[in-house]
Amino acid sequence: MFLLEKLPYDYIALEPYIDTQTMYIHHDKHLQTYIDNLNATLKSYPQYQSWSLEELIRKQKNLPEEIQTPVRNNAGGVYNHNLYFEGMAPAGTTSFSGTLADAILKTYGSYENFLAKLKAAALGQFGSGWAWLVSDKKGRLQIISTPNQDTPLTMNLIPILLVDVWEHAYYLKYQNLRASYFDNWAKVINWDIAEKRYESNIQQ
Ligand code: MN3
Repeated sequence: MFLLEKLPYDYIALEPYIDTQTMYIHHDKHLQTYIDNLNATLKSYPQYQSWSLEELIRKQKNLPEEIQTPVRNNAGGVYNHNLYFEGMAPAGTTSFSGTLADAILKTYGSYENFLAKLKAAALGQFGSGWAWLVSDKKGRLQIISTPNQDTPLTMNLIPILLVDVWEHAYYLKYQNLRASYFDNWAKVINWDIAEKRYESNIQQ
């Protein structure tokens, strides 16, 4: 049985960049729905209820065919949102420095160029989905986007940073302006968490 994880900060904590009402509805309603749907999907399949989100996503092809799609959508939805919420922090509380920052500068030349590339992926994702900074096991960085609730795990890539570009992530405050949402999201990136994800998954 999967449960809703508490936000690591208050609903109001990311203002004015991500507004309180969006945070509340996104976390307590949208994410809760993915959790409820995932639990409902696994209800008649007790043998898979002990699997972690990562296992359900990585090994979805081993599941009975009739639950593969709902698991892909809902385990993906829970996993992605957990990473997304954990991946933000009140503006100015974390800093762009360390091993990951060095790798970003080495790969993309500058912070501005990195952000422009990630933004292009976020704006280029047609319809709903996510833009990601990912790494392989050797620490090589890549920017990708995925549709719906697909994750980089199935591509053997490690999620470092992700931005939700489903309209529910920004419509209340930014309406159709996905670019403005992206620029504001970038102000509340939790660089400490991103660094931790990068360092702990790379085989030196
Ligand atoms: Mn979302």
